[in-house]
Amino acid sequence: MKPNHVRAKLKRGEPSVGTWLTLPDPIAARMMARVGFDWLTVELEHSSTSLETAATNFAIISASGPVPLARVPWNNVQNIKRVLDTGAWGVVVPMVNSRAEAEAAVDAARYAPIGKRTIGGQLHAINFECDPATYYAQANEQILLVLMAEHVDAIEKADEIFSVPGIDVVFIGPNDLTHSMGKAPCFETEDRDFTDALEHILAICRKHKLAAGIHVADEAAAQRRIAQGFQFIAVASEAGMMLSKAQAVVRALGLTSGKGTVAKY
Ligand code: 3PY
Ligand code: MG
Repeated sequence: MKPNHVRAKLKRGEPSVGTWLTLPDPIAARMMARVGFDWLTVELEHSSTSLETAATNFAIISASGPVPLARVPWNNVQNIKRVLDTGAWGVVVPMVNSRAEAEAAVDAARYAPIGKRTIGGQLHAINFECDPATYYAQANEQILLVLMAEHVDAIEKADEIFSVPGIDVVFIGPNDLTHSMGKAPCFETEDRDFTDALEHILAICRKHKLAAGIHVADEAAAQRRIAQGFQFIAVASEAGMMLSKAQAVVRALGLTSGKGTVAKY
């Protein structure tokens, strides 16, 4: 079974950087898989990507070198089971706000004795280049489980939520988190509630030997967050990078006919 090099890196305490794939397009995935990111997350929460396209993208990514991850639309057993059974090497679970929700995510993502994932599928083993029996025996050590802290409830109860065994990463969604604080959604702010929340998650991750992660807007922010102690860093998205460059060209040339939309991620 191919080792999950991102999980190994995080367990060694090293940072790992990737981005989001929001476009429902295997050709875009092929190109992004050759750029050099450690991992790529196929976005299924806020995108139009179908499970079929996601499965194609998991295969393309794993064959190219990066680790294929999936952000599921919501924390339930159907979503988590299907992305793992169709070949994702890990799952990002949004809005985990209670211990029961963290336990449900672990149950869906891990086989017994840690969880309750059911047996079936072919693509998972193919993407790890092994036979199904090996996959079933070793998946618990290779699948990366990333739970999102993106609501004030998750920050307040972080100790009881993220002490559930079977989790690898606590990943902050700054947009939903600031929104839940009653502020304008953003990737970054010096607002004390936000900066305290990040420090609290870093402390909880140190306590429970988990990697802390966060979504950032650009490479400068990625460097700052790594220096602060975050390990699992998502930089924008492929669509965000495409639009940032396109908008810079339009601005530099003084073109005025565009709408000037700013893509965040
Ligand atoms: C957020 O910022 O809310 C996110 O979900 C980022 O992935
Ligand atoms: Mg979010």
